[in-house]
Amino acid sequence: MSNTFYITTPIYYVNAEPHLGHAYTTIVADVLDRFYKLTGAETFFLTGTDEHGDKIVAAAEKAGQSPEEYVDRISQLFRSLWPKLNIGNDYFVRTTDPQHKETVKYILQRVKENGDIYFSEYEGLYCFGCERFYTERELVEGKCPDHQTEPQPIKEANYFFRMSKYQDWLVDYIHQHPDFIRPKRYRNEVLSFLNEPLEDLCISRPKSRLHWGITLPFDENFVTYVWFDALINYVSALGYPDGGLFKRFWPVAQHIIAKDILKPHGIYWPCMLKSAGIEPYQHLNVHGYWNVDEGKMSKSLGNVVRPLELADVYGLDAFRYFLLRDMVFGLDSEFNEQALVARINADLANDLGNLVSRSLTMIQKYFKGVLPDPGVPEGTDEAVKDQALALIDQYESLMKELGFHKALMAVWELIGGLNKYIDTMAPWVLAKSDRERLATVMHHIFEGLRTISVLIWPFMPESAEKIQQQLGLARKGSEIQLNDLRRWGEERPVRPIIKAPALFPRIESKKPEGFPGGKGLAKEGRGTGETGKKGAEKKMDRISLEDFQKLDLRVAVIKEAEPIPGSKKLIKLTVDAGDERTVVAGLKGHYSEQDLMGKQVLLLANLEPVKLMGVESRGMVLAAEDDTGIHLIVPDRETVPGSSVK
Ligand code: ME8
Repeated sequence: MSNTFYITTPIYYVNAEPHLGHAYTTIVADVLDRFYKLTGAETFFLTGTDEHGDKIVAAAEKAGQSPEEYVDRISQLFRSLWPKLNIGNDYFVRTTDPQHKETVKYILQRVKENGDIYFSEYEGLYCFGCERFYTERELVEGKCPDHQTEPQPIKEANYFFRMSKYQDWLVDYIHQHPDFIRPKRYRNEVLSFLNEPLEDLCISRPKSRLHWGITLPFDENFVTYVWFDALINYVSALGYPDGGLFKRFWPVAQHIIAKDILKPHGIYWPCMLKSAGIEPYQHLNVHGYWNVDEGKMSKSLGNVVRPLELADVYGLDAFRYFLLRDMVFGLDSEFNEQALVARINADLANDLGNLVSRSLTMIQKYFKGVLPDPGVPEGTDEAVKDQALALIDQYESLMKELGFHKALMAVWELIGGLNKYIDTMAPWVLAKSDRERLATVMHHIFEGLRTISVLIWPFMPESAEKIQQQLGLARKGSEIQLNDLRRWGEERPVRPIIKAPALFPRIESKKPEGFPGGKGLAKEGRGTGETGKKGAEKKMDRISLEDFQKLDLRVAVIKEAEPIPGSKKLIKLTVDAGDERTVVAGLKGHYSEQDLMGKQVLLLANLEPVKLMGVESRGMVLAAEDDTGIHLIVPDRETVPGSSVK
């Protein structure tokens, strides 16, 4: 089979603006699409909007617009959001598109000709929110489980789809294709629905009650039920029945949805396809809910999380990373802004950001930005290579199984491995003693970084491409594929390797007021809010200006930084503060020795000298501490060492 991949998201209702949940599904689709590009596949990525039905008419009325004006406006909100989240869908389908309407009519006609549509009077309990009939069994304490309202009894003549006819076929199909619906919990859920007799599906609404829909091709007094209309988008967008896209991509179709719409996708849709003579999709991938304040997001609760606001505050790639790293695909997750900040600081600013910055600094410093030859690798170097190569296979299979958080954890193991390799090899020592070993080590670090840049690309395309640019690579993004990574050492930079500003600045736990999502740091007075308050409440002794002037505060530059044997916290610094002196600072675990070298700092120079762990300390380096760690106070621009602070 040709190497192709087709991914779809649900087409979202235009009765509400896009929120975190929509963003998550669509980012997952984008991550998968980019991953398959890395495997060399030709991909097609579809998203869009669902624009017919009662709900939409009600929302349009509320907004004081005609349905046409209203759907154009909200659909555009979705369409223009996706590029801002770096989502690269190939097509955006709307159920009001003429091509879609034609395909719906074509399929209805085929299903009818197949004897699977009949007309009948039906009396039942109808939920206007869901736009469907409910059976007594499906209700919870007499109410619709989604809307918590009592459905209304209505009697109507309608068209029905003979879904019951396909029940046995579907059960067999799911048993024969264990991965058809995944993860397993949702496959089991569908099978358990199918334990009960499947009822036929009412697929029309009389125009006397609802006009806003696709007219049935065989009875102009009726419009098509929204689900029968909406599901067809997945094939209408490919130009079914004749389009070349349909032939190429339908056999490898994968849908992504959340658990709320499992039944239409897991039951109605395969039965509709079967009846229309179309092969079923390949996989239905089902994820859980993002909850906020331990419940579903809803406009009325005022806890809707807007994706663009988060991306604006924290950075788009950090936001994308967090969503994919924090949610186990298939399970629910609680959205928590504090967890987002913690992840950015730990995984991105510390682990990945530091690795990139220290590695590039060293290649630049020791080899003027030109990648050295690998020389003769030793066991420790080979171990880094083996870890990176094994990771590529592991990553590939985890991504294919939707184990995004595990794939990221595996990549972070390599990041950790490389940081450790640097600490153990201490290139700054090799720089003085063994240039050949230094070359081998720096070469392996470069290759490790190249691997990481490719594997994080589906998740964080912008940052990955920045790293690739800094590494001086000729190709970027999907131009470098997984198979290229398997050829270790083959791709050399075509430009000098450069060091650029930090990829992921640390986020101080201060954030804009009134951020949607309720649990904001500012609201709960945690983070700097709390630290600040503590500071304000602390009884401070006042000092006179004269006292302040006794402090000899100076700018100093760190010339050397060395660990102090046996100390868990202290680092010995040799600084130029107009004079050369040693200062002991409790920075271990917050900064590496390598990071400290060359840094400008503020020094309290006239502190009584003390001996700490046997090392004389003449002064104190100034730093601030909050609950994310210790941060050096540094001059805003390069300042002559020894300059006094006033
Ligand atoms: O159901 N957590 O559209 P919809 C995670 N038009 N994902 C969420 C979420 C949350 N809290 N809230 C929404 C429809 N989603 C139909 C679909 S398809 C032929 C027709 C995401 O606007 C998730 O993907 O209600 C969910 O399945 C979808 O939005 C529902 O979108």
